[in-house]
Amino acid sequence: MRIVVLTGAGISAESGVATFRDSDGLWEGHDVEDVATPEAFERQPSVVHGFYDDRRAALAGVEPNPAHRALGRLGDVLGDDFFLVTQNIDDLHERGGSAHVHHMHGELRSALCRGCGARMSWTRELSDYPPCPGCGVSELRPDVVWFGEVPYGMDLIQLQLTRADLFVSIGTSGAVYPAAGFVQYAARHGARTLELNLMPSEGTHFFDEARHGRAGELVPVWVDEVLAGRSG
Ligand code: BV8
Repeated sequence: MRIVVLTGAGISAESGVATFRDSDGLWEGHDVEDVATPEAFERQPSVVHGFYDDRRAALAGVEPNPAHRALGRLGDVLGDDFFLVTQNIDDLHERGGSAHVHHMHGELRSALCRGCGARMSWTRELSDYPPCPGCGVSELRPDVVWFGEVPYGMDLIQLQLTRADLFVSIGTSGAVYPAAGFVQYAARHGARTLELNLMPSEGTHFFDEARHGRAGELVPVWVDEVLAGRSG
């Protein structure tokens, strides 16, 4: 059985990583247009660098939770029949044991050079405008997909969605496209669909089944069901 899992900020909430739209969400104190758009970066690069430098530094203080670890176990068993695509830019899936993670919105631990286009592993700040190790130009930006930019690997994601027997959405509000449209695309290609989220998402009515609660509890239970062959 081929399974595609999409995750959002809600899967990292119990690890202490702020979500975007819950009451204490990241966007408070920062209007989206202030930090997550190319225009914002052109207008005030230091504010945007500061926002991402803080989040990159915060990664050292958080740990994967049982939901990340359960998906790591599932991937170990299913191998190529499992595709994990995340909207998250943290590294908790990798640290939770997932070997292949598709970061459609980029990653905090990566930098993108606006000079030569290189993407490179990056763990420290960018707000001191370090030179690109490749071309030497000091034009590095966070390697994240901002509003108005094209998510990474859409062709691969769409191929995986057409082949899925089951599409599971975990910890996302269904507010941001194209990720929010994956459930309809998968269903149109014959997949069963399941939502695991703290509360009904904006697209909850598109799902065959929805279970509401904390990912740290729901995801291990669901993974155990799949591994026991009882249900998908
Ligand atoms: C694109 C960057 C073209 C890095 C992010 C009008 C209508 C429709 C669409 C548009 C429109 N105008 C513009 C658009 C397009 C736009 C868009 O969707 N805008 C929205 C606001 C309307 N999208 C884009 O611009 C995208 N690009 O469309 O290009 C294209 C398209 C297809 C093919 C080719 C070209 C680019 C979008 C990427 C933007 N960058 N992040 C960063 O700073 O992180 S988006 C940002 O929001 C994050 O990536 C995050 O992942 C994403 C979605 O948020 P969620 O992950 O869902 O988090 P949220 O807080 O919202 O929800 C958390 C959920 O978890 C909640 O439901 C909560 O209940 C639940 N939860 C909480 N705790 C728990 C829990 N669940 C379980 N357990 C818990 N403990």
